[in-house]
Amino acid sequence: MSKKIEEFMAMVIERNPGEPEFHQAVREVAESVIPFIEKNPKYQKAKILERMTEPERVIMFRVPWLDDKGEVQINRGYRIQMSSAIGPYKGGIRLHPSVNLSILKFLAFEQVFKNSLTTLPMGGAKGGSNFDPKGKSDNEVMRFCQSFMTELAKHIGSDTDVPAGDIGTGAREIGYMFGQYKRLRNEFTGVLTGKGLGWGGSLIRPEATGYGCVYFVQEMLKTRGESLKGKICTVSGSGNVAQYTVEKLIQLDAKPVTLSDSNGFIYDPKGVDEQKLEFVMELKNVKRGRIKEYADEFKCKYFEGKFPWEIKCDVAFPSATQNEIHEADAKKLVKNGCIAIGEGANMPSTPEAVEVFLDAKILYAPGKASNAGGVAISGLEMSQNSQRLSWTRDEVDEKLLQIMISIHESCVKYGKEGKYINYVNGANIAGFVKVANAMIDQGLV
Ligand code: NDP
Ligand code: 2IT
Repeated sequence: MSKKIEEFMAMVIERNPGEPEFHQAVREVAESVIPFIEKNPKYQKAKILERMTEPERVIMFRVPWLDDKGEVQINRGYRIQMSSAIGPYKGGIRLHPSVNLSILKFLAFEQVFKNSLTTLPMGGAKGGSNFDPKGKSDNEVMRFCQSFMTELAKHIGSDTDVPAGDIGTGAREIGYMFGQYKRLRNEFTGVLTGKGLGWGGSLIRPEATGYGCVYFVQEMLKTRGESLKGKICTVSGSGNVAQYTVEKLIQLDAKPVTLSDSNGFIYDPKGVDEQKLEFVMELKNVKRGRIKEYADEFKCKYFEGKFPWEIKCDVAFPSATQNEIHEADAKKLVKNGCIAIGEGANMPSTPEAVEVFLDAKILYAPGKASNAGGVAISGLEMSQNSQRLSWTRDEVDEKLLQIMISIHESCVKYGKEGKYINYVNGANIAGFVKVANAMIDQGLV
């Protein structure tokens, strides 16, 4: 079996040289899915996995804009349209200096499986730019977003491809992009999700990724007769996903004790409470300051240049970025008694770290299952836009909970190994089957 996987990976690496994150994401799926394909030869004959690893379309473009000094700036824009087998392309836009083809292809590939797991009809895509919104004025961000959308508008549409937020793309950026799309097309449609509540957005979309991740962990804990009540939780990041992970943890009487940004992390052993979280939201979403200011305000420890995995916890919620948990961190977490990992970020654990979690048989939720709540509520935002209706907060939150329960059930169905649930295999195989069957039904596409 491992020979088949190695042959397949050699082919992927040859076709996509210099794209380590993409190789990493594909390998993780291949290790789960190739043994399954062996038992289901129709997928082999149709070369489904080979087709899935070749994007349907890759768009790369120049994004010129003027900064506040009147100087010309040039960034690179991307949209990877990976799969439209089960619905219009769907996935976020990342604005971060590290963005490159490899990172966006890994994210688009993950998105195909994640969107399939949500039970909703959405294909997979990802886009972005190496633009860094940090330190830019609102006007500079607006001019960048307008230029970015001027090209992107040619390739997206409410029935074609529906982008949304991701790292560096929040409510402000979605607003500027939506405004520009509307001017170019003279159409008010659901072409983006994560919109403002007054102009087509859905209640609970901002909360959805974080809340959904906590709901998923709750389901995992139930399989061992546990709950989140009283659990000490470490959280990384302090952006959209981290903020609402912490909010839900507080509501469920768990104790979140860390938050981070790209400069370092804070450790607050008394726990982040509602008032402190309000401070974080103001700091990050309005003032756009650094997390260190939390430590100054609430007199707790700040660790420069580090992630919070050395802090003893029951449950860890990596919610910043890819490959933020390395093998040594994973070993530390397990040694310190951590019983569950809920990935809010996409691919935050390196392959070696994942192996440590699986070997230790702790509850490990891969991002494509546990962070699917965000895109799921994006899907519901699309439904509401099509109906020209908006649902209540409780209605959407209840649907989010049911979707996360259903994703958990799919993982159990395909990932059960005796008493142990391998959520990696479960998520990969369950996500694969729906897309693969659609591809077979639709012929050679
Ligand atoms: P935000 O931009 O709102 O927040 C990102 C946070 O992570 C910030 O605190 C940021 O710190 C930190 N961070 C980003 N890159 C790095 C890095 N290289 N090293 C250390 N810290 C870093 O993004 P989101 O909260 O939306 O996204 C977080 C993760 O969740 C990403 O992996 C994203 O793909 C994933 N995700 C997001 C969804 C969504 O709906 N938004 C849905 C599903 C997954 P700083 O501000 O200093 O850069
Ligand atoms: O990684 C993700 O799932 C997202 N950034 C959200 C995508 C979306 O279309 O809502």
